[in-house]
Amino acid sequence: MHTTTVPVSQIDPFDETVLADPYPAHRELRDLGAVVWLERYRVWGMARHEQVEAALNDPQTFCSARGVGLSDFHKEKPWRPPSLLLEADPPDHTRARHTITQVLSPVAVRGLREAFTAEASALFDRLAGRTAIDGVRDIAEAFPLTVFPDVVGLPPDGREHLLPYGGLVFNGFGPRNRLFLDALARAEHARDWIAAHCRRENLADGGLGAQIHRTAAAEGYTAADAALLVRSFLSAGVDTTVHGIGNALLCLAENPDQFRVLRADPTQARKAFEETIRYESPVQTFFRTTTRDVDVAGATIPAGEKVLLFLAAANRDPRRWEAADTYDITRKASGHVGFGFGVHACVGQMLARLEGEIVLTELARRAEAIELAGPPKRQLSNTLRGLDSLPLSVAWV
Ligand code: HEM
Ligand code: OVM
Repeated sequence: MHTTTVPVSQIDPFDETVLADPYPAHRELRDLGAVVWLERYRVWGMARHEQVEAALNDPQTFCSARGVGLSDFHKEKPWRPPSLLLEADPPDHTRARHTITQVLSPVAVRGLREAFTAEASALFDRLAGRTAIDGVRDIAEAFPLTVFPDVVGLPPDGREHLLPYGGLVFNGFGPRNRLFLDALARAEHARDWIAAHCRRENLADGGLGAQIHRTAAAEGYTAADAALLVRSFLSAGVDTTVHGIGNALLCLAENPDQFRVLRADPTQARKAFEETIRYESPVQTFFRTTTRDVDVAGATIPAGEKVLLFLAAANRDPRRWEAADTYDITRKASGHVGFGFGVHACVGQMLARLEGEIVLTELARRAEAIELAGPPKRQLSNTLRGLDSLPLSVAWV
């Protein structure tokens, strides 16, 4: 078999300058080749849509059980017990996934629309009259931090631990750099609260958390493993949607023509959220580990190697998208890998879309225009792309 030489890149995807504006690095990586060698971490990288999607679609070869971060669980002890969903392979993964899918069924998610709409309406009632708002604190954080814990069945007290914990989880997929260490320090108290609130006795009857416990028990899981399944929700369910909504507000503020399209037809809100996930993907990257020597576009990646999948780069690959770097809510954004692809594709994507759709619908109904009122502040993370603050001035209807 003929094996081509793999291009080498010195790019550090976890460098703070790169994280602040990853798109030039993404283009360089895509253009270097279908697969590249990232010298800084001695891992492989893929940034084109075709190869990212193919790797996500081949979990036998590109496995998750050795961790979906930089650290190889065969070589280093994970900082927390592995997720039964994210950090598992079939057939173990299949069983856990089946359990969670029952709880997050399309019918169950559809049933949340009314309550979410009421909450969005109440939130905008409180904001109306205030011209100057912070899009992150007042909308992107406020909405998910109410509806998600309510739906899971978490008590009102302690919800402030959710974001610091998610921050730790998502920084934990990267190297042990300053971002990770800062996140670890900030989440010091969050970790015990999260562990406690994965337990059945701290989750309200009728909530998704209690349902996970019930379904998991019926599937033969121990109470400890059921708690780990709840932990997946508390890890992945908040920061992702906060950043998705925050990124949407930034995109709409920076593209007034697109806000006018949405304003003229608020039923476009779901499409606007989808295009945001493509254009400013909240989850930028995930790793896999190869289980065998594998040929990728003529290059051979040996077994037991870490491969960094650049989801966000795939979502702007000009080989796949027309005007890839243009935010266009009318485009067909489906086919993006911002929610992943294949067996691990985001199990919460219907819930995430519902949150995004409802917030943007309500915004489109109530705001004539939104404008940046100052420089947005980025929140740097080894995995997530999002904002710390977004000063907006809103012309309410
Ligand atoms: C998986 C993104 C919201 C729970 C994933 C994956 C991505 C992703 C890219 C694939 C991971 C992989 O292939 O290794 C997002 C984004 C969200 C979002 C961008 C919001 C805009 C949510 C919500 C929940 C959730 C609201 C919880 C209700 C999960 C879980 C997994 C997952 C448990 C692991 C699934 C598995 O491994 O089978 N998500 N997510 N996510 N997501 Fe989401
Ligand atoms: C989990 C988990 C944690 C972080 C992210 C995620 C995006 C899942 O614990 O299962 O999916």
